[in-house]
Amino acid sequence: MAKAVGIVGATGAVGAELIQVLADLKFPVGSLHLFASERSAGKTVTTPFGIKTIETFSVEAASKMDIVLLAVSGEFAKQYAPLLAEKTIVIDNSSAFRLDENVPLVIPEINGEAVKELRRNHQLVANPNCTTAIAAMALWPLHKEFGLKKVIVSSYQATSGAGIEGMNELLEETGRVLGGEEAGHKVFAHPIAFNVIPHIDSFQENGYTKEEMKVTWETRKIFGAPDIAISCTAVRVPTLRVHAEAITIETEKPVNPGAARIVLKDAPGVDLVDNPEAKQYPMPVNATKKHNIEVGRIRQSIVFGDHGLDIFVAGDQLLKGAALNAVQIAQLFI
Ligand code: 11C
Repeated sequence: MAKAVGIVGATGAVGAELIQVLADLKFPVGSLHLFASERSAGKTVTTPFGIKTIETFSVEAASKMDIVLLAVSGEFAKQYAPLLAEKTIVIDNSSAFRLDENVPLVIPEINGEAVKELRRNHQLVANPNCTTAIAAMALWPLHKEFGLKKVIVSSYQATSGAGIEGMNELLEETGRVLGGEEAGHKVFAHPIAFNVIPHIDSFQENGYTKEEMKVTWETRKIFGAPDIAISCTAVRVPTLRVHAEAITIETEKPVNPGAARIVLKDAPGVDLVDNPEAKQYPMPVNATKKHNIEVGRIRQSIVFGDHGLDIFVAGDQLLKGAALNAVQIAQLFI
């Protein structure tokens, strides 16, 4: 049955991708309503569903939708998601409710059945952090087959993680530096052009950043595996929209690259790109705008021996890291 779909935060980078993914996945959109702040209200947007006028968000208007996709800040979600979830299905892209035990945190390929736990009048589902989601797509098939004991992630995160403003900052700074000017910076803590910044989100008491801790907390929740030891070093790099991650795992059962390739080759949402001789491995330029995440550079770990691997993944931050996963969650309701 066709659904009335609302997107809140429709003018941001994730909002724009949500519209496109609804069309790409042939989601049964009966009507599409784009909500944003008063500042954007009245503007028109050309979409695969026709020309749409941006509406000012109100709980009353958004509650009339069958499904509401939130691409807004955590503060906004905290204030409005529970109110909307009393009336309709809400899929929240922010971190506000991800660790709430009454809110399922879902990657459909992994724990889609978690939406069955939803209570009436509290139909709220959380969409994971992008770094978590992209790593989890490669880690889950390996976890099911070999059992993960330890996971060490080093991320190479695109500027799209900070929205359109982040992507523009990279382009503008690059232009300034090439023109012989100072890079300057507003969105990131330091210039991002020709730089890498080991600082994403706020520092926590344990010295890790919140972005890094999200990978630990969220992966454990999605996998239902609170005992996996997971650490991450999250780094912003001057790319536009794909997060890449170098991941080392230690497994319960013996593992080798050949066995891992067999498991990953058939994993849903994963493309095995692992032919170093032919210079084929996951890279942002190839994973851009791609629905599947890429995994490759699979090696026996020197550190963990026959119980460990090193792998490299790349996934579109705006797609599997955000909009695609959100629409796939919405598909669980049709
Ligand atoms: C980044 N991963 O790359 C962040 C953006 O928890 O939803 C997404 C933050 C989140 O900056």
